[in-house]
Amino acid sequence: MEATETAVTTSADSELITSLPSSFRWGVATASYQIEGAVTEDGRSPSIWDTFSRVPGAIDNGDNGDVACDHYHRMPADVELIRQLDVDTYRFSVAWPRIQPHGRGPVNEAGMAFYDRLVDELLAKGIDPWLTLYHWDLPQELEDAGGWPERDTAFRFADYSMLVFDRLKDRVRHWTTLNEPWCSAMHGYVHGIMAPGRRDLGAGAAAVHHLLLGHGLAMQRMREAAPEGTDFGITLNMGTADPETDSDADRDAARRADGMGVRIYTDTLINGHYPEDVVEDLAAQGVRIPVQDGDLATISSPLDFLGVNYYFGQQYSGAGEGPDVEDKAVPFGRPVTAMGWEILPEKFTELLVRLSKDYPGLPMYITENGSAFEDVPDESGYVNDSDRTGYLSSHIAAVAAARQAGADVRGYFAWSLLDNFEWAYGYAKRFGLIRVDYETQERTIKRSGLWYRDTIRQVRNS
Ligand code: IFM
Repeated sequence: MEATETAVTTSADSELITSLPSSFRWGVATASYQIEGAVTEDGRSPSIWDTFSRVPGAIDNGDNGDVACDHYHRMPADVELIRQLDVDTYRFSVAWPRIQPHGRGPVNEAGMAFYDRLVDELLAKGIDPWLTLYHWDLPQELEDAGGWPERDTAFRFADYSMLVFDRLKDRVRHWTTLNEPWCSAMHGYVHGIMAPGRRDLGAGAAAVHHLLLGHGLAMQRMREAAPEGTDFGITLNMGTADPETDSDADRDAARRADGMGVRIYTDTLINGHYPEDVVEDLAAQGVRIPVQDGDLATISSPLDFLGVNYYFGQQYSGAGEGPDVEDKAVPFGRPVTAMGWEILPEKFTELLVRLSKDYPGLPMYITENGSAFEDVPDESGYVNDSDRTGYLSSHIAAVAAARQAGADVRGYFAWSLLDNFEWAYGYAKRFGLIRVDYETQERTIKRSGLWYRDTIRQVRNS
């Protein structure tokens, strides 16, 4: 640490972090549309994000992913940066419209070649590829045909997954079907703040079901063709939901938030049924989940791991009943990140311990955790981000605390490798361990990145 830099890790956190086993998996994560750019190259067709980012007012500052971090052209140099962070795993996603332009038909060789090269480059540098098949870039034609609320999209997803799997299964050992289906379904089809920007609860509930069905169909087909030692999972974004007070209304609000945010996914994927209370809440709003015979068995095909993305927890206050219910998230009054998300590492521990109790026997990996802050680079581009470093430290310690309380968490992947296109916030919000100067595309490892590297080394050698 340089003399001018303040300490960011408490001794309690440091003790927890160094209690992690030397076998613990360490990674960094990204997603295709957020970093790749090159949206018209090598046969890629438009995704729902290309379309949505053209809607006036949809994205802050009118930003889009046309260039992003230009990773498509800078991939080998970016892999070298990953190596310099000394992580053992790189979690990335594949862009469906590069592999299967327009969402149907045979593989697009030029698009596939990019991921083929990426995987080889990673392996050559001793980094394990952790592949996500869907991080929100649905081919626009499939949205035009109804999108995720349409059952056929699940079958299209399984076909696309097999194109990628057949090509990379000889080198990729960890496969994640979906990233954060909650965001795809709720932000995309109910709240209208992410692509495709629709606002319809019925469409959202159908999207949840068809995303989960697509996951199950893809996983079953991939597993049949998988070499030994291949692991399959899904990544869910989850938080905690506390009632603001002990009143029935607040406790009911917290139950509803947990039902729609966590259990609608975990119960269905792991136990093979939608939670009864969620089904009833939806019915009270005139919405039915379009389950067909056999779907639940497909959705609950055994998982090898659960990917957990954690950013914050919330508390809720509730009012009203049935279709008039009005739940509100109420702040705890704690410091926030640049996203306005409260910094609550103890809720991270709570979430992981709860998951391990409710769904025992399923190994977990933290597939995302991180923070945006208002970075101020010096003249060389270096960012002394003690805020982000402190966030990382307290949250990795929270994972270690969860392990000590019995949660089977086997790895941690920081979000994100690079500053990137933060969806509706455009480039204004920076989550990277590495700064990107979007004018020059220059990359500079931030203090948080150096701290992460040193911490990994320390744990590995302890
Ligand atoms: O940038 C996103 C990522 O794409 C999905 N999980 C949350 C991150 C921060 O908002």
